[in-house]
Amino acid sequence: MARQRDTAGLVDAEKRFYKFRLGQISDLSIALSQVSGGGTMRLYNDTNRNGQFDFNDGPAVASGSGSLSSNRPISAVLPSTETYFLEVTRDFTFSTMQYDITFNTTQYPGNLPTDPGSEPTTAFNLGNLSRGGRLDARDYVGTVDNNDLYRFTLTEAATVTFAKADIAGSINTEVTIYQDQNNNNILELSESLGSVFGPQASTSLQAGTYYVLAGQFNLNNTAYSLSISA
Ligand SMILES: [Ca+2]
Ligand SMILES: [Ca+2]
Ligand SMILES: [Ca+2]
Ligand SMILES: [Ca+2]
Repeated sequence: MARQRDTAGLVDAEKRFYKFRLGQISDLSIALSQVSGGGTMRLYNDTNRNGQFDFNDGPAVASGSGSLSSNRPISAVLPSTETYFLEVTRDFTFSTMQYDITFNTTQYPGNLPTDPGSEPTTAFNLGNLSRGGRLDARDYVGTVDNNDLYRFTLTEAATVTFAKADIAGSINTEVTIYQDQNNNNILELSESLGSVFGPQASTSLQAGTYYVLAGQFNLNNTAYSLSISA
């Protein structure tokens, strides 16, 4: 766990901004303490990737608040692919606000060099799978990255087991297996071979290229693991 603390707070200004990145997929918590006055925290990611906080960055990924009587920290699992902006806004009922702010992170490192896209052309290629083999992926899906699509090639007919686990954050990562049967680089609903509802599912597959989509359709934030074995 890493911890960083800013005791400067804000005194007269209405807002104060913090800009940061995460070294790994992390369970991030941001808490205000020692608050005089009161205010809210809103966490944004740089959705238009221009390095600046602007009106195109939003909606907020998470929010929290702090006052003399109550503190509601921000808590969310988030990926390392983003630049984040935290906005601390003084409540208008107070003329000044002072606070300590603490950033805590618990890291859940992924094992991929790049984030998987959401289409066959941008899917992350896990490579070949043959009997006795196993492919592993660990990454994030959630509010700032809705899904991850993987591709693998089964080199021979085999019973393939798909296993998933939610490592941190909200549960319910959805995993669906596809085959691009008409070779148009689009995964149609009719090309779904089924979804993994429990922790794992097995199915008999012919040799060929397959796609596995991991998603968080209710926009929770999850660090997950996926393994495909034959
Ligand atoms: Ca921006
Ligand atoms: Ca991801
Ligand atoms: Ca993705
Ligand atoms: Ca297709």
